[in-house]
Amino acid sequence: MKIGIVCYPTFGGSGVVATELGKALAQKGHKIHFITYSQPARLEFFNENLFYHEVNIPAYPLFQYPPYELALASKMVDIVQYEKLDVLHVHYAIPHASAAYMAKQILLTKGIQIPVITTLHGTDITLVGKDASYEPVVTFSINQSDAVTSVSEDLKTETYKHFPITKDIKVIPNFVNIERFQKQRKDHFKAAIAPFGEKLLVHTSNFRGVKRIGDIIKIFSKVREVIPSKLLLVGDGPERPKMENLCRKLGICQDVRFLGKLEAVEELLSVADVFLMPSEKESFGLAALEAMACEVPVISSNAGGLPELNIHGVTGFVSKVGDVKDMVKNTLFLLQDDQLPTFKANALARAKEFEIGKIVPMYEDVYQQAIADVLGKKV
Ligand code: GMT
Repeated sequence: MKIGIVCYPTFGGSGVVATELGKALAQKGHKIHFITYSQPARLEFFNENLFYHEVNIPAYPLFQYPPYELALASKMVDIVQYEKLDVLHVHYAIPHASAAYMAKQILLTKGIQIPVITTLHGTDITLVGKDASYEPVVTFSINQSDAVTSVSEDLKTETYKHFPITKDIKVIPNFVNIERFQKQRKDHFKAAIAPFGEKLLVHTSNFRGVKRIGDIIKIFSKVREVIPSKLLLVGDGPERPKMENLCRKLGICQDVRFLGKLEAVEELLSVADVFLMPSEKESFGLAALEAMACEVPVISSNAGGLPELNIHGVTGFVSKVGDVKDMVKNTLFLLQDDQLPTFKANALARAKEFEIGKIVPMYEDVYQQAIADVLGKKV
């Protein structure tokens, strides 16, 4: 199949899922055309089946807000026509689903039919999408998609709750390439960061308010009173200065490292003992799955789809959003030497249920079905 993938090119969530999906599909022989405003973060190598088309937005003094959606729709029209794509798969509804609708209508005037698949990732529904400034367009463009998928049952429920959606939403969970996360084992990192055998608590995110990083720091400051440990915070974003101040206030800076954006996060995860994700909202929690693929158990909140991934008492523990006391209790339990190996093994076993090879065929089926529905043929 020739597949157009539209996504954000960023390190986080939806961009990573879209890029890893495209890479896996390319390995299976599909031709994958990424359409986005810059080179996707994990697409830094050559493969004969992978193509990247950049969306350019010409500057004009009148445009206080450059019309990205129009430039994207025009690019989609161009690439579908020129590359003879079979299907367009857009990740994150805003503004990709409405741009795809526009492209589809333009292509129809040229006698070209292109099925559009929209994958909902989370904040496009739970945070930004349901805002009255966007809701009518989001509802319309989801309903106009030929197939809609969401990354968790919870996100599907939330979508039906907040939008008058008439389409069936198919849940296809996120996935992980276990091999990539297993082959790392950087013991020298552990020796350097935790020379006295301290336990390592890790978090990775884009440091937005929704991640509740303040809870992580409070959990850590209590845990270290009982068990010698270090906290590694990977990523960067708007909350970082506030969080650095909180560490100073609590007098724990010597045991907390802000590592910034690291690409090879698996190297750190390979030596971690527990992953913390106390988010306010989290449709799936891909970063937690990646940790589990490195045998790291998870202490999480019960937000969104997290309980679908992190099995309470098995792969880690789930607490109510904001219940720092419970998260401290659970972390201390899990870090005991007679408990940790079992939780680690369970985390890896659970991650294997989301192995990339099991999930990619689900997307291929959705593409084939959409092509059959729209064009009445198989590709
Ligand atoms: O929250 C993030 O870190 C980024 C965000 C995004 O939109 O890229 O992630 C969302 O999509 C991911 C991939 O499907 C999910 O694993 C995250 O849970 C989801 N984030 C939220 O729902 C807050």
